[in-house]
Formats: sequence, C-alpha cells, structure tokens
Amino acid sequence: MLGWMGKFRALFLLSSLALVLSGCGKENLTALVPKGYGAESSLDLIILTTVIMLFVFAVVMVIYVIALVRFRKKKGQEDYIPKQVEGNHTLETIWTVIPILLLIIIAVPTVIATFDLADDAGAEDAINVNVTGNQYWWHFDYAGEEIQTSQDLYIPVGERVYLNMLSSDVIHSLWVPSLSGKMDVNPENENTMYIEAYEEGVYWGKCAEFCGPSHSLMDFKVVVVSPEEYEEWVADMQNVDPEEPADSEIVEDGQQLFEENNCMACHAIGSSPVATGPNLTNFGDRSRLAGIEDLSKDNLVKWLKNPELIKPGNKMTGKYPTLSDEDADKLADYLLQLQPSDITPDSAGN
Ligand code: HEC
Ligand SMILES: [Cu+2]
Repeated sequence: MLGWMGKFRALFLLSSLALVLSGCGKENLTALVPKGYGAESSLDLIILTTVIMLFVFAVVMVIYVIALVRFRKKKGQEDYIPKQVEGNHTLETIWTVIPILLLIIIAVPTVIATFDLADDAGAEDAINVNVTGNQYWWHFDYAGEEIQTSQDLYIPVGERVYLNMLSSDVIHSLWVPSLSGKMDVNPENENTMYIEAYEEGVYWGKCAEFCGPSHSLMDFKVVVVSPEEYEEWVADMQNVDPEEPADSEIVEDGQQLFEENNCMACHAIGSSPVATGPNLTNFGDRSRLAGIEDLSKDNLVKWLKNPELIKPGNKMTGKYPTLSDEDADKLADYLLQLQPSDITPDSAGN
C-alpha cells in the first residue's frame, strides 16, 4: 500500500497531468467541437466507438468483480473447486458472436463515412484548390483562378471545397481538426478530400505526419468567410500587380533588396506559380509568420536574419546573402505592406 507520501505523490501526478491535458483543447483546434462536415462525421464515429468500448469495459468489469467475490477461497472450503466451464459450447459461442456483432456495428458506419468523405462527385462545379505540402509550409493554388497563396487557405462558409493534394518532398498529412479528418499528402499519387465549414472563423491546421525537425511547426490556417467576402478576396488577390510602383521610398528600397538578394528565386508576389518558398502576395494580411510566430516586425526581422532560430531545418536558411540590420529592416517594411485585401484572418475573427 502507498504511504501518505506516496498517495500525495500520486495525487500530485494525476492533477498535474489533468492540468497539462486541459491545455490541449483550443477551440479552433479540436476535433471534439466540430465546425465542419468531416469533423462532425468523425466525432459521430468517435462517440459510437467510445460508447461501445465503455459498454464492453463495464460488462467485463462486472463479471470480473462477481467472479472475484463469489469464487474467493472461503474459510472451511479450502478444497472446494467451482464448476469448470472450459470448452463450454454455449459460452464460447456467446463470447465469439458478441464481439463480431459489436465490430459490425462499428464497421458499417465507418465504411459508409469513409466513402462519403472520399466522394468527389461535386468537385467539377466547386472550388478546387491544388495543395502542395512542403517542408515546413503549405501552398494553395486555386485552380482556374490564377490565385496562389501559402499558409492561409481562404474558403467560403457552407460550401464544399475540394483539395487535390501532393507533396514536393516527403509525406505530409493535412489535418484541420475542427473541420476535417486527416489525409496523407504524398510525393506521387494525388490524394483528394473536401472540406466544408459550418461557421465563419479561423481554424488551425496541422501537419499530421512526422516530416522532419520542424514538423510540429508546420501550421496553417483555414480562413472561413461569407460567400460575399470570399468573392471580394478573390477579386483583391486577382488585382495584385507585382509591377506596381512603390508608394514610398522605404518600400521601394525593400522591393529592390528583395530583387537583389535572391528572394525572388523562391518567393513569388502575384500569381506566378513559382513555389520553392511561400507565395508572399498577401504576406502582410497573414496572422502568422512562417505559420507559427505572431506577424510582428520584430519577428520578421529575426526571421530574415536567421530563419534557423525559428524553424530548424527549413529550406530558406543559408540560401541568400547575409542581411545587414538595415536591409532586414527595409525588407520587413516592404513585406509587411503587402496587404491586398480587407478580408483577413483578423476580419474573420482570428
Ligand atoms: C532557397 C529559397 C529561398 C530563398 C532564396 C529565400 N527564401 Fe524565404 N522562404 C523559403 C522557404 C522554403 C520558406 C518557408 C520556410 C518554412 O516555413 O519552413 C521561406 C519563408 C519565408 C518567409 C515567411 C513566409 C510566410 O508565409 O510566413 C518570408 C517572409 C521570407 N521567406 C522572406 C524571404 C526574403 C526576404 C528572402 C530574400 C532575402 C528570402 N525569403 C529568400 C525559401 C527561400
Ligand atoms: Cu509535414
């Protein structure tokens, strides 16, 4: 038995665990508060299986306790041996058939949901986004719209948006817990899925397949807006003219530095499909830098000077000349004013 110190330790351990785990729930990052079709059907299955498992657990525990109490060695009956049931046909049939039935009850809705979530019958008339997973960021190419963007996926509320997904390097997995299930993103073999959100808002997405040192930092956002706001965003994104003359000296300097420092080899501004690095067309509208840090000038300067400190193993480190403080500052000013739209994660309630 545990002494009082042992009990205290056990209690302390359990309560710390409960405290830590309670931090796991973020409203826009939980499969337990579904805000979309895929997440809702997943939760239904989670509840069904949990109820069945609890039922099995309860039945087994009850039988176990009864057996424990009834067949204890009792005083005066040390030699008593209860009736042996080994090989009893009725019992064996019962405990074979019941699990089979339970598994069928779980399997049928699971298979139906799997086919339902893979159904792409409506894809042709819907918004299609070609998604590319990269170490450690996501690219979104709106098919037929000439819109390229990274990190933030904008979709209209209440509509099915079809994602056609490939990876440029290793296997990733796209997961927006509040909206959808997970889907592997492979270097070959396009995988498809659709997402449909019930409520406007900003939902957090994750990479759910270990893909390298910064795998856990491969976050993105799904920005769900009204259909009118979505149209507005599309028009704003299509109106961006990367050649537009800068409106101030600082911006002009930044723009020039952007050209001189090899940034354009990897980053496009506008609808060019170059996507060795994130498309920066609406960089200033994002809520996060590199998917994870707050988008502040300080963080951006820190990123430009040494991205390795923020995302170990990222594919930008060392691929451009070392920047002076002054140049990093000017580049940051230039990048932060890339704000083509009033429709942003902030306006969507981030
Ligand atoms: C070899 C290609 C390459 C070069 C050259 C490069 N970058 Fe990057 N950049 C990347 C990649 C890849 C990422 C994504 C890193 C990650 O999140 O894992 C990135 C991320 C960024 C981000 C964050 C984007 C976001 O969506 O939050 C900014 C800003 C940025 N780079 C600016 C620059 C600037 C300015 C230069 C030039 C001084 C530059 N990059 C040069 C590849 C490059
Ligand atoms: Cu990944």
